[in-house]
Order: sequence, then C-alpha cells, then structure tokens
Amino acid sequence: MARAFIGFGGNIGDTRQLITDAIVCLALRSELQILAKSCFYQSAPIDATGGDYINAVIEIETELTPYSLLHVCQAIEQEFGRERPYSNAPRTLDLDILSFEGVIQNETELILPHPRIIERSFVLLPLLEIAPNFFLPDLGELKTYLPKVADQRIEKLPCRNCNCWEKAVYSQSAH
Ligand code: PH2
Ligand code: MG
Ligand code: MG
Repeated sequence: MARAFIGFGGNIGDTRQLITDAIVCLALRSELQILAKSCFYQSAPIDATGGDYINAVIEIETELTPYSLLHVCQAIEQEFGRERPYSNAPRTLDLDILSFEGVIQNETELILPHPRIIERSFVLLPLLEIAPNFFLPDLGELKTYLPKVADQRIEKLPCRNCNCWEKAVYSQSAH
C-alpha cells in the first residue's frame, strides 16, 4: 500500500460542491482509501487567469501504481467537465498527485513529487493542515517553505470536518 496526497482546485462553478463530489467518487473506488481531507481554501489565481480558486488536499492509501492513480484522477476531471483550451485556463476541477509514497520521477506525463509543491500556498496550507510534519527527501520539512509563499493571498474557509466551522459559528453568534 502506498500513501499519496492529491490536490484539488477549480475556479468555474460551485467548486466546493465539485470537490466534495469528486472526493466521493474517489472514496467509492475499492483500490484506494481516503485517510484525511483538508478544509477548503479560497486563493488568488497563481500564474493563471480568472476568478479565485477553491483548493483542498486529501491523503489516500492505495494499491494503485502512480500511473493508474493518474488515470483515475484524469477520468474524474473529465467526468466533471474539465476542458483545456490553453495552459492554466480556468477550470471546473483539477486533480494533481502531489506526492506518491517515496516515488521520485521526472516523466512528461507525471512528475513526482509535484514540481511546484513548495511554491504555492494553495498546496502547502491544506497539505500541512492534514500532515503538519510532512517532508520530502530532497526538500526537507515542507513547513519551512511557508514564509516564502506568505505573499500569496489565501483564506481557509470554515468547514465541518474540523472545529474551525464551530469556531466561525461561535464567533458570529458572539457578536
Ligand atoms: N492551479 C493552477 C495554476 N494556478 N492558482 C490557484 N490559486 N489554485 C490552483 O489550483 C491553481 C492556480 C494550475 O493547476
Ligand atoms: Mg494543478
Ligand atoms: Mg493538473
């Protein structure tokens, strides 16, 4: 069994619902189990156009190979109406394998770990939420890269799978 992290992002349509539904699609597959799911984050587009993105990260355990997992992710993107008119175009749903166990590979179809994992707050924040001490062999502890992305606008949205939702409700009723 391999442990892997998958990042989700989108900025067309009801992205929170799309990501939630995509996670259900993954959970229904017998070849993988979902171990953890981050909250949703709203982030400014980085090197991309269009409106704000919603991002999230999950951790899975799987018996799939990296390429089989990639094909599962691509099938879900298709199912959710992903179109690719040009590079980094606004999208309904993007699924990226961020890391796959200790696999390091630099192949055109799939680079592992994801080459921009430490450059983007919309990956680092949700990933570190569910795996605070996550490290990669050549990069070390990912939390040490947070100061470098501190200028990228991102906001954690209140959610029900951690107590931040209760805190938000509480602080609203307290005012
Ligand atoms: N994905 C990209 C490019 N830029 N920006 C944000 N905020 N969120 C994304 O998911 C994203 C992006 C390419 O996949
Ligand atoms: Mg992406
Ligand atoms: Mg992608």
